[in-house]
Amino acid sequence: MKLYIAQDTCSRAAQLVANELGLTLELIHFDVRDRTTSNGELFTDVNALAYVPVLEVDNQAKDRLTETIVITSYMADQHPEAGLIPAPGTLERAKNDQLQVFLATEIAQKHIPLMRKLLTEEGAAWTRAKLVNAYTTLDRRLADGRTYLNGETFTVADAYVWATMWQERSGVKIDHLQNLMAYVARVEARPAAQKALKDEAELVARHQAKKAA
Ligand SMILES: N[C@@H](CCC(=O)N[C@@H](CS)C(=O)NCC(=O)O)C(=O)O
Repeated sequence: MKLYIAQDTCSRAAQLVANELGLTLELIHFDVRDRTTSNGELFTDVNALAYVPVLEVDNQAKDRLTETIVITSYMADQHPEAGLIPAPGTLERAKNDQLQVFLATEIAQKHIPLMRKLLTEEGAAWTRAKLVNAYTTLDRRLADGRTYLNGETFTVADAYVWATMWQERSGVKIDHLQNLMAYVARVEARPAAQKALKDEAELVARHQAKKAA
């Protein structure tokens, strides 16, 4: 399968899940600044909305999936034995999906206009407060000493939180949320997360070198 990624974006969630599953992916880098891709494709031909991640699956039609939570859930569902996601149709799965939609709408997408400095002062203050509230709910969930958001087992939701910790770029003050901070460090220490960071850095460097040549 092919995964289109960008540097320090939500595509890290898909990389982390793939690594946890031991999948071998061909990674393609999309440079959000100059809009080039590391394999020369026009990215809007890959995804008309020009968003990463995009997963191209290995079927004959080479179908492409977009939306971070769809991609991570799809990969995890293909390998139920790994336990990265509750079984479809169960209440546990509904709760997992509820959490993932919350992460997409209340965290990931709230960061973006802040990072791009698109908001008025009032809008930025409102959005930062929303983010602090959202992160505080995660911190409270972790306050019972659980290792990951859904208990002792790492799941797709943990990959998404880790991939979207953009608080410094957004000017969101959450250092006081110690359960959350310790948890994110635990996720980052996983070999699959370290591999995601390394693979991303190497691919970005190769893409930049190719452009400079
Ligand atoms: N709804 C999509 C949105 C994905 C998204 O916002 N991707 C960002 C990176 S996190 C992106 O590709 N931005 C392109 C750009 O900044 O030009 C999803 O949840 O996956």
